[in-house]
Amino acid sequence: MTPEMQILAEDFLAAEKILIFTHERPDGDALGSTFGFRAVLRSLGKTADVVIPAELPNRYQQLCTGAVTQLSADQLADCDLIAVFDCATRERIALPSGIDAAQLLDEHKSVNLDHHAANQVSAGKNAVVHTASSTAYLASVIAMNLQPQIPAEAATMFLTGMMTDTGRFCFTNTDSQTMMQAARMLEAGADVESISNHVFFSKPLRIARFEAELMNTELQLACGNRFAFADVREELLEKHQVELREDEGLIDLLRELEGVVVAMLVCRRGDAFKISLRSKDSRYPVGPLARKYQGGGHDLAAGLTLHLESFEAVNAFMIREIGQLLDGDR
Ligand SMILES: [Mn+2]
Repeated sequence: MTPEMQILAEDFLAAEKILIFTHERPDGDALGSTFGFRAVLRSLGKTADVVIPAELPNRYQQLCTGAVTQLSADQLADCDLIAVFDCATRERIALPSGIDAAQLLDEHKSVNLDHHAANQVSAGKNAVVHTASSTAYLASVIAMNLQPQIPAEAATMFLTGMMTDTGRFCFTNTDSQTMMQAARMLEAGADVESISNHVFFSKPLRIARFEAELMNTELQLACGNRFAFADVREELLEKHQVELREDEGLIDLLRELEGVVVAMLVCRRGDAFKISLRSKDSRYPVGPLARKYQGGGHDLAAGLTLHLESFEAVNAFMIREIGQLLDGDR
């Protein structure tokens, strides 16, 4: 526990009615940390809810139930602590309509728990531990400080967050602390079978077919086959009835290729292009590159938005950038 986490723990202990928020398009860590913490707070007799306005991805719908989707000004005024988990900026917080981030964080007692290095949420109190594998790890540490016997349901959710953010303990953020905390989750009754079947072994056939066609028709290699990328075109998404929010893990199809160091997916977002980047080698971090163009993320997993006219223009731009990155220290 860092001193900042200790302060958050005290705020949670002192509060009775708590609302927990996370980022838009929530992933396993966002959901694992928030729903796990909700279970712990409830087991302490507190009133706690997770606020997520949009429908959850299918694979999380059975693990994460009862999210609050709408919030009246009265309900917001009635709560005595706002928590934001796993969210790097105020703009990314998934907010119900009619509520803005300033209202949420500045007019209430608020806390921010995260592991994104460039976290700018600046709530009332902040605990940002950029060396942590996942927010679920941090949340589970605070949780076990509040309640040494966390409920099995919470352990399952925290383990879900740790497993998803570490790529099932494959990524370089997998550290001994996370592994030991994961073991504690198992001792607390975390249900790995349920996590695996819901989160990892649950790919809909239409997505498998979409991925197969993406790999067949859109996969491109550059920079001596060390850069793999694919354009996720609207027509292909439509053909297979795939929504972009279901793309969690899609980039791993490129990352897992032999010899590939950097992987990229490009999607259209309005009149701009959203770019996801992954690196397999800490000597070639993509985080600084993303930040150079007002994007963000971690060293080996980052994203940015480019205002260019076409997929082709984006690809050409990124081949130059990734080429420089990969040749940088040669
Ligand atoms: Mn995370």
